[in-house]
Amino acid sequence: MTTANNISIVTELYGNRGLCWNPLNGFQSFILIQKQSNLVIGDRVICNELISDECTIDKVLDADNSLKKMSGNGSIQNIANNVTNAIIVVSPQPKANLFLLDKLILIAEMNECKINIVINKSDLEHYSLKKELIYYESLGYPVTIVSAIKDANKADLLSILKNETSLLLGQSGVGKSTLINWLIQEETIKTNTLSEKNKRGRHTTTTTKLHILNDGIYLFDTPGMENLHPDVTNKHLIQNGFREIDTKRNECKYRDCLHISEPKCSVKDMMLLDESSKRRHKHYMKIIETIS
Ligand SMILES: Nc1nc2c(ncn2[C@@H]2O[C@H](COP(=O)(O)OP(=O)(O)O)[C@@H](O)[C@H]2O)c(=O)[nH]1
Ligand SMILES: [Mg+2]
Ligand SMILES: [Zn+2]
Repeated sequence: MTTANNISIVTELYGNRGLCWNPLNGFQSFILIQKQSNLVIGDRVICNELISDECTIDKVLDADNSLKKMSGNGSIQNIANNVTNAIIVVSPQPKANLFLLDKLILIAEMNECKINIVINKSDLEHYSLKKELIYYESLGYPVTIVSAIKDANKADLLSILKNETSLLLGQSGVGKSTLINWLIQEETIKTNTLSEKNKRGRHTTTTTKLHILNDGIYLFDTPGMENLHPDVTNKHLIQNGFREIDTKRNECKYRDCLHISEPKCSVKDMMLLDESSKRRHKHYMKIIETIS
């Protein structure tokens, strides 16, 4: 029978072996059978009884969502399943790339994740960045300000992670790895490394890992979160990822409007009213252009 107690969450994968966790039994090593090779970190699974010190996986539950990445050669890879909370990290240095921010928000919205923006490096001058993000707060994306290096405002960050499965996103250099190390430094982290015996000789197919902390904090640790793939092929769906367009779409007099250059489109006109929404509209059009 499927109850919450026997559902485990996949935290690490090494080829055909991995690790899963549930609150009752803690961490457990498992071995995959051939046809389960498409398992992803974050998947919820039901394990069978132990075979020596490893179990097999009886069932993989359908994932609520699947965050995907496009690799250099154009192939698409699942990197994390069942993400509930997208933490988009920005910093004063490197300067925030607002196009990337809007693209990451779109991806998170498409995956129906909560969205939080985190300004890291608050020890550096961040006044203008904070100002630029006021518009995003008005859209309902909370902004949390921290400094991993100066150990500032950790409690605020922990509170947005509580009872969520979070993924840190954002351009390279903003401090995502530093933030994760800062958070998991605590004694609050539950140890989740495979024993040396289980790891030996295994080919590492992915370096993504899911950390389990107290307070129901599940935190994905994955490198290179800049090239997330929007995975949208229908131009009309892009507006779902822009809240101000999505909520005003019924005010537009045209059916099936893209709100790009249609004359007297009230959504487009509204977007051109101030600097922030005008820039978002530009980004919106830029994303639409990439879809043939
Ligand atoms: N001044 C300052 N630098 C930071 C802070 N957090 C991280 N960094 C630095 O930013 C650089 C990039 O950090 P890293 O964690 O590798 O960024 P990632 O590419 O997003 O994973 C490193 O040199 C860090 O030491 C911070 O709070 N303040
Ligand atoms: Mg990093
Ligand atoms: Zn319109």
